[in-house]
Amino acid sequence: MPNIIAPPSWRIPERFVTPEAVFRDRRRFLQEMGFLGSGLLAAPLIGQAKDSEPAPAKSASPAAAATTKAGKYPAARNPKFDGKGLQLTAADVPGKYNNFYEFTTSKERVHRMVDKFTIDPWAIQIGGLCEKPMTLQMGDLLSEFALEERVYRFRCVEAWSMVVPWTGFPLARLLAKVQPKAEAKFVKFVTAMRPDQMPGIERLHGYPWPYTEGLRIDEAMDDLVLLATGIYGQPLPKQNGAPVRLVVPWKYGYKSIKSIARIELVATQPATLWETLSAEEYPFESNVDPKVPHPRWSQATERLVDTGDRVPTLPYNGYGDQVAKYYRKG
Ligand SMILES: Nc1nc2c(c(=O)[nH]1)N[C@H]1C(S)=C(S)[C@@H](COP(=O)(O)O)O[C@H]1N2
Ligand SMILES: [Mo]
Repeated sequence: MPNIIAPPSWRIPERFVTPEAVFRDRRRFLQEMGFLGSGLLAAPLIGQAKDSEPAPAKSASPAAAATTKAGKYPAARNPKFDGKGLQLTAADVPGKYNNFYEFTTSKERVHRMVDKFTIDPWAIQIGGLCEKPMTLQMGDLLSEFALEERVYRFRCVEAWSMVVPWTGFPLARLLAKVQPKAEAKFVKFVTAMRPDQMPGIERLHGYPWPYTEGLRIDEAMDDLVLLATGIYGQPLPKQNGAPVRLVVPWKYGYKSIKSIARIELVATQPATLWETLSAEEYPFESNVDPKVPHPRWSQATERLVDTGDRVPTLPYNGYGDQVAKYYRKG
């Protein structure tokens, strides 16, 4: 068994959590993580229910066919989120440094693992506690909702961060279209589940796939929450969550779920992948807070992914003026 040398705290990735609920013992955990033996597991998928994905349009209309609609980019920047005072992350970095565990836990390798992943055609199913459940083809989604660009800070729980221009539209507009019922208290989001195209799913076969996230409905309705379809004035690269992902800038990055296949309005707090693995380390709420350390590292500062500079972390990642109201007690 090789020695395990602790990397600097900022390099401890989510995968070093010991998800008690999933892994029976430390040996098996280490094996899964590739620390024992050859590191390569030939284990089959265990007890994995393949989550259903909505059917993409068979004979796609011209509108529905082009999932990315390149002609829509770049979209006009919203002056309210023009990034004034922020230094944009170098454009070539966010496409080469990713967390997307369905492919690999190695951030530098995600972009080289996504070739087989098909994103066209693509459909999103929106259902649950709403008056008008629907399945939207990606092309129709892009026709229906006006795209805009917004510069946001983005902070991963692993204490790295970036500042990027997203293209997209507020999730609230899509929710308004399906008309949530009064009983809907949370919104659940589910990533496409394609073990044949996503090699990381089998490697981490104990994880509660598909990747699932959630927000309270008041949070989800906030204007800051984007459904993003682009970055740097281009359609999203697959490694960044094409064709559509969530962006919740005041919460740790794991809430910003990629490659969404399903959105569901629900009455109770949904189980999310990271909270299921370790509620103590990756709680449902996950607001960026420099004063609350992760159980294994400080959250007081963050490392900019392009320059490597270390800068202070801000409460709510700098969006407190807009969102602190959701968390005031009493
Ligand atoms: N489906 C899915 N969504 C995901 C993840 C993932 O592994 N799978 N990782 C999350 C984490 S931890 C982060 S920090 C961001 C990273 O987004 P980026 O690669 O575009 O920077 O995606 C989030 N969304
Ligand atoms: Mo993250």
